[in-house]
Parts: sequence; structure tokens; C-alpha cells
Amino acid sequence: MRSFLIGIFIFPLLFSQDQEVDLYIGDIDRFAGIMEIRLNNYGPDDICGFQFILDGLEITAIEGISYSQPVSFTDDGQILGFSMMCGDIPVGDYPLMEVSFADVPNPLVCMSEPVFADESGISVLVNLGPCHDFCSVPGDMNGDGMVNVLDIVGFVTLLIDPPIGGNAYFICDQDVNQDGSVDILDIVVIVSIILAE
Ligand SMILES: [Ca+2]
Ligand SMILES: [Ca+2]
Repeated sequence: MRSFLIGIFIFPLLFSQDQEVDLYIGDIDRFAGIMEIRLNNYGPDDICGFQFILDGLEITAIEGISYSQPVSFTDDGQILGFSMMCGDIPVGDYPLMEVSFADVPNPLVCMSEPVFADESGISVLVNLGPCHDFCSVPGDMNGDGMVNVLDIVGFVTLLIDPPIGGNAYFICDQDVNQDGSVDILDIVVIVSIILAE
């Protein structure tokens, strides 16, 4: 009973009941190696600090978009940032940061273990957006969720001059007709997908 009562008093100190944010993956350009992470802060307070894990990418750099403070990251995808004045991470729906990546070791990119703090250092409720599956749309070479001429350009470039140490491309994207080979036949299938739309 005693621990139960302690829990009742401590819980409100750890979690703000009236503040909520969405953290989700925005625009992606796999050729450029850039993924946008967006924040929807419902308020009423600004956010002063955050941390979360981004799995599935080999991160090379992170640039804060909504604020100028540096964002730290580790090889295993831990991301951490804070704002000295808090107002840099205000109420609203906007791109929080731009993640540059050199490789996509896992076609499924997910965020986890988020901690966001308001101006009083109180943790707010975080709703994580869905994982991004680079293999979800056959022929979508640049990972933007659509199949168009940009994907053909990227595919041709990849066939002629495969990157060395650059962004990885999965067989699930390249082998569009699923015959086990990556060649001109797949480009023809991509073209037919575009023309059918
Ligand atoms: Ca595309
Ligand atoms: Ca094929």
C-alpha cells in the first residue's frame, strides 16, 4: 500500500498529463542520403530537450532544422539534442532535423525509446510514427514512396556506376520483376508501372 501511495505522488512529477508530441519520419531522399525527422508539438509548452533511437541507418551527420543547437548521435543510432532557450523547439508541426546517412543496413528504419522534456524538465507523452520500409514499394529506388522518372534515373546510374561505400540498395527494390537478376528488364517494369498510373 505504501509503495502504491508513493507511486501516486511521484507519477505526476515524471509525466506531464497535458503535453503530447508526435515524432515521425518525413521526406526521404535515398539517393542524396537524407531523411527528415518531424515533430508535432501540441503544446502548451516548448520542448527543451529530446533523445531517441533511430535504427536502420548508418548516420553520418544530423542538422537541426528548427533550431541551431548541435545534435549528438552515436554509431548505434542514439540521438540527443537540447535547446538552451527552449523556444527553438516550439509548439507546432515542423521538420525537427535532417539526418544524413551513408548506408541503409536494414530496409526497416524505426524510432524507439523517445524521451522529450518540457521547460520544467518534465517528460511529455511521445507518439512515435510508423517505421519506414524501404522495400514497401517495388521500384521506389529513392525511398520517397512513389515510383516515377527519378527512380529510373537512379536505377540506370546504379547499373552503370554502382556506388562504392555509398548508399546501399536492396534487392527488394532493384529486382522489381523478382526473377533473381537486376538488369534492363527491371527498368522496363518500372516504366510500365509509371505508365499505368
Ligand atoms: Ca521514388
Ligand atoms: Ca529482375
